[in-house]
Amino acid sequence: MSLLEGKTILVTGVSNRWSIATGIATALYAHGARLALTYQGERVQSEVRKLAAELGDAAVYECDVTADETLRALAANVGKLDGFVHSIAFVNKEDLTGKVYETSRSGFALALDISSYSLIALAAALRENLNDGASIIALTYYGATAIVPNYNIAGIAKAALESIVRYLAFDLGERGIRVNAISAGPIKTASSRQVAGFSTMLIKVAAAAPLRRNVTPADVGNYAVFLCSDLARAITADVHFVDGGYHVMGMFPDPAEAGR
Ligand code: 0WD
Repeated sequence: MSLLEGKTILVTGVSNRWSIATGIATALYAHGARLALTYQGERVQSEVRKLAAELGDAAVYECDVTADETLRALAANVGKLDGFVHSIAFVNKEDLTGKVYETSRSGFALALDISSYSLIALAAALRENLNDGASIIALTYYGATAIVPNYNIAGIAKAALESIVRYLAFDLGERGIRVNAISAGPIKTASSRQVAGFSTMLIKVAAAAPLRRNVTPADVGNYAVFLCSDLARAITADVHFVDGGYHVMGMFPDPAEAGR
């Protein structure tokens, strides 16, 4: 029997073929899950519908986490769920370079609203849709707890997101609902390309990580399969790294030796 047979999982943040959410949806589908996908805005609707058709005719709903009416409509229409994946973030491009002390109040509020509060908003809206024992997964990044130049306000938003994961895990744990974050290594997507110096980051991580490579959306998707499955039924309130081991490096190899 497939690991996720009989489970319905909602995946947010599918924007195009390269989105991490697409890698996750593909892996969940491959392991037997029935899927529902959300899209944000007309700009991406047709692409998301195309992807949904390839993923077992997944149901598709609009969801803009800044618009409560779309969250209410989603909850009213999506039906029962065995989990959802939060793969959503947004930071103004000018806040992904330069100094953190240059961040505007409005840029901070926007980044935290879309990248962090949205997990609370989704959990609140979908609370009654979730079956007992469901799995909630959010996507985070190492820049939440370590200084990654230029990630700036995005890292601060991820720190809040990781904390929200822990508090939600406590609130929902009495129903056996688990809440975890996957901390993915850097992957080239529409969002990540907004971070100044992102291509160099990919090269440095691939050279320094114990596995000597970057990770892919499929690698992240495979871990999401585990977290959504009953195999992970005792695992909650934690951040799980899918980064080739990069986050445990205490010193980095000389670039000339990195390939050895
Ligand atoms: O290196 C990376 N790419 C990493 C990404 C490393 C570690 C973590 N992550 C995280 C991101 O911070 C994000 O939480 O993974 C998640 C997915 O990011 P992604 O796949 O890199 O980027 P992308 O394909 O752009 O998906 C982010 C999506 C948006 O995509 P676009 O490209 O349309 O901005 O977030 C969604 C949207 O689909 N999104 C929203 N969804 C609902 N309401 C909203 C909103 N207001 N704003 C953005």
